[in-house]
Amino acid sequence: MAASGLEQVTPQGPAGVAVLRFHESTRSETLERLGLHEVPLGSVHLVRPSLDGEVLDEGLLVACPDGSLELHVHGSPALVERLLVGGASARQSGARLSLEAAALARVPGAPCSAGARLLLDQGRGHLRRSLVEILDRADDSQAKNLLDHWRLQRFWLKSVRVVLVGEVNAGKSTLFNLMIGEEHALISSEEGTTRDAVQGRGSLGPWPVEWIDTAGERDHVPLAVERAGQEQARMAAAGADLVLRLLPVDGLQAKPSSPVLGVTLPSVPEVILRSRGGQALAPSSEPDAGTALDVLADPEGARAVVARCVLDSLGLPGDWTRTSGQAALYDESQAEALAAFLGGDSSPLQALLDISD
Ligand SMILES: Nc1nc2c(ncn2[C@@H]2O[C@H](COP(=O)(O)OP(=O)(O)OP(=O)(O)O)[C@@H](O)[C@H]2O)c(=O)[nH]1
Ligand SMILES: [Mg+2]
Repeated sequence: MAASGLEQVTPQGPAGVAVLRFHESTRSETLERLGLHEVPLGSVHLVRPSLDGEVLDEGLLVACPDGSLELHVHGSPALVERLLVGGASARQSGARLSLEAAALARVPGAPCSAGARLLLDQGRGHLRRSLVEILDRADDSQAKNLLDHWRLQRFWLKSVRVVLVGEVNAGKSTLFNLMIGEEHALISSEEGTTRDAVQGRGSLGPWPVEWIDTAGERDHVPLAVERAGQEQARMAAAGADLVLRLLPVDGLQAKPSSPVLGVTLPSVPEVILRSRGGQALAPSSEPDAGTALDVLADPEGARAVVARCVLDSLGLPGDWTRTSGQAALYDESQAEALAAFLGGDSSPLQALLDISD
């Protein structure tokens, strides 16, 4: 039972409504703590549960015909967590979900089925068992193995984010539409067609990818709206896993690689692809070397080149699978705890395991 005297009946994770059931033995104390009162059997009341004088939500108090009492609230995980912890929000109180509960809470947000399966496995306790073994046996190789896989598997839990940049008319939107498989972004021979950063989802082999098309760069930006678009592009690129710069072979302004919109982003790798070209295809770090993508004449060839370029740049294999029922990390903090363990400090790992259901 949770410390709050409430137990979640609906599945964990974001949802429209969450149902919390009162534990019979502490029912009246829990009601009092939430500023609520008993309601007649079989009735439903609109209530505003509060903790420490702060109203948390508007919900329904349901006295079920079988005698049990339920609180139905909006299904925001933060709200539910706060009610279950029974006091300040988990973050405020320092309380955290267990490894299992936190994994299950993330399942609805997984960007692909492989990620959802990985989380479900950890919800069943595979990660906990592996971390206990690592601690008990001081098993460095098992720790290293989990960390190696984390480098890849984190992209099942958070899509690979690729931002397309380049001068106006470089063919960014044309390539974007190809990679997401639908005509989402507007394409035109007029310069400066894309004004906002546009997002779309696709996949490369087993990896979910979030593509972001951006407003084209040009030396003189006449309109405020274009400046705003370029600012969006800069922000998108700063949060990217990879920036793909298109450099048109036939562009009047074709020039060597420049930092994204004049700003150097040291932590984000940037790869240059020649665009709007002839038939042969090759990614290149040398703007003048290689031949260009021709998305219009050879979409499949262009797609294959871009896929290879993105996967190779990030060191992702094109055919990665995992056996179900295996331990896997699913959060950066777990990777940090294992790295600390390998560095001789096991306390962060111990802290992860100390939180139980
Ligand atoms: N031949 C050829 N033309 C292309 C290719 N890709 C794009 N184009 C053409 O180039 C023009 C500009 O394409 P867009 O995709 O709109 O270019 P953009 O980089 O998004 O342009 P802005 O949004 O203005 O920055 C259009 O007329 C496209 O049809 C290509 O691979 N080959
Ligand atoms: Mg465009």
